Amino acid sequence: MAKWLKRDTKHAFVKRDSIVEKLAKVRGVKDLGEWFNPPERYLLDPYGLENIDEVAQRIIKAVHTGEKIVIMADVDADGVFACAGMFNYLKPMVEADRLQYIHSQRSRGHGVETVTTKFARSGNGVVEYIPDDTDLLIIVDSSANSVEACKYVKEEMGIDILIIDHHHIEMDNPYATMVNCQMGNYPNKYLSGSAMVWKVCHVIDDYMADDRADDVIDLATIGLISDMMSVRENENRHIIHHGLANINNIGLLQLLKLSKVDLGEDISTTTISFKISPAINSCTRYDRIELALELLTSDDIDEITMIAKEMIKLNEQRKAEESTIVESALSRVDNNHNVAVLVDNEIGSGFRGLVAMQLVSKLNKPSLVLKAFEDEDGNVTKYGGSARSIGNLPLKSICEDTRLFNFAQGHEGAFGVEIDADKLDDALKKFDEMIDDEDLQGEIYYDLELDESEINDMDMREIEKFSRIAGQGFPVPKFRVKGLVVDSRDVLGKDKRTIKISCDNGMACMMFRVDENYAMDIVEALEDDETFMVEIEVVGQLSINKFMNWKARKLVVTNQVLLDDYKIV
Ligand SMILES: [Mn+2]
Repeated sequence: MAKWLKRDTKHAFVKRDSIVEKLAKVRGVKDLGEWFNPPERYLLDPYGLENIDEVAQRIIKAVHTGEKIVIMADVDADGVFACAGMFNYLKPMVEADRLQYIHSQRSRGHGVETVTTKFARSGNGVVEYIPDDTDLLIIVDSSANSVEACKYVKEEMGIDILIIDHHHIEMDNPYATMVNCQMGNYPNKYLSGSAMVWKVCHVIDDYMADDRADDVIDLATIGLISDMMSVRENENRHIIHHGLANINNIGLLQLLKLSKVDLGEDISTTTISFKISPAINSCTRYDRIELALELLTSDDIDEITMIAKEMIKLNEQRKAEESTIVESALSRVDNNHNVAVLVDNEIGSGFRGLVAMQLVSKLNKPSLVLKAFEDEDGNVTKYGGSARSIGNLPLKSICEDTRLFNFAQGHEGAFGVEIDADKLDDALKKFDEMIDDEDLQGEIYYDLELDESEINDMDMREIEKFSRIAGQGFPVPKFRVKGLVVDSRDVLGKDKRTIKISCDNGMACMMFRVDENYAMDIVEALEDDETFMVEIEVVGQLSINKFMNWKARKLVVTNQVLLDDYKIV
């Protein structure tokens, strides 16, 4: 059972504080008006980005002199949005044969080397290499550290290179002009590749007395969300707020429509992360990135519809494949230590992280999903793959502290590892010493504790507004709700594995993707209790569910808790 932990409040409550005011104080939000409607002044001066002037002017020169401009996408969702943003922005200014985008595929790795015939590795899917007649190569969202390949492109192919990026720069790259929020003193270090492109477009606008950069703010926004950049950062909040309200890319609109996302109140960072980013990521996982790029850059609605349907199908296929892999993974995983390990060479690199994440949630412990590397004689020499932690356990640091891994790279909770084959057992034993049962208990943080009688409809609407822009740096608000009396527990269709616990105040407690035994103790308690009074206490997200009852011809509005956990009182 997970621990329920209350977040400390950043500012002290006063007696008259409403629920929403208290919530703002817990989260350190000072001005609710600005929080819900981030003002223009949150945008930082684009000229504060080193080299942005030079980059914008080089692009303008190419536009004016009819040079051939080629944009290289990176093989992830942000990379796709960054590329489509740059391409769509430049398209009205440039002859069709003077502008092109190119891409690699995920199985071939990141960076400009993957689209350079001299360096490219083999892999799957179609790769569009740098054309020989390119004059200006604009690389978005990758390649800051691809020095060798940049040298080749610049010196051997005679192509000027601009790199618009947000990743950390590890080495000097004198062969490209770079604009990157990690360079210099630019205060917002959490821009995405797509948002960096949008900043460059603003400067081009400036020089050309135009104002079209905001035409691609939707793409900047979805890239920011997909790359899980901080939504706590004021500049990012401004971009996301306006981007979500101004989605006009017809490919994106069609994908949203076919994914059954209502463009009105529905649209939030959560809907984007659950419906849109995975559809784009499925293309890259299956080495079909060209679909996503075509969707976002085409203006042929028939073609767009066809692609959007195919992407949704691909995403369904990805989900099905993922659950098959997870099922088989669960039957074979080594679950004898405090960190679970699965070695499986069949799981593609695009799936290892997903499977590890699923193992964490099913086994309630950190998990490694690894591939075995063999030498010429077929002896396993090392393992490499994905690691995922549980709760706030700093698993990456723990791996480093064992001094057994060749590397652990990425975030504390989600990262890549490599270890020599003969050291894996020692590492598992070390984990058992370094991680105790206490660490393995999940933790659920909640913001406020409420009695069900305190919650009114107006509060519900205000609380929901907090969830519109939530994510990295500002998780969705959670509440501990007391005093709920259970009416019934229904299973709403076994396939969907959704469970609904109805309470007598009209509140419904929902849990998605659980097995059918979830909350069985409530059913048993209902059967045992002669008064049919079972009281529960829950932790979860408060949300309003609206649906049209066509038979009765009316809109049904119910308050619900999206459950993280419950207790019978
Ligand atoms: Mn990125």
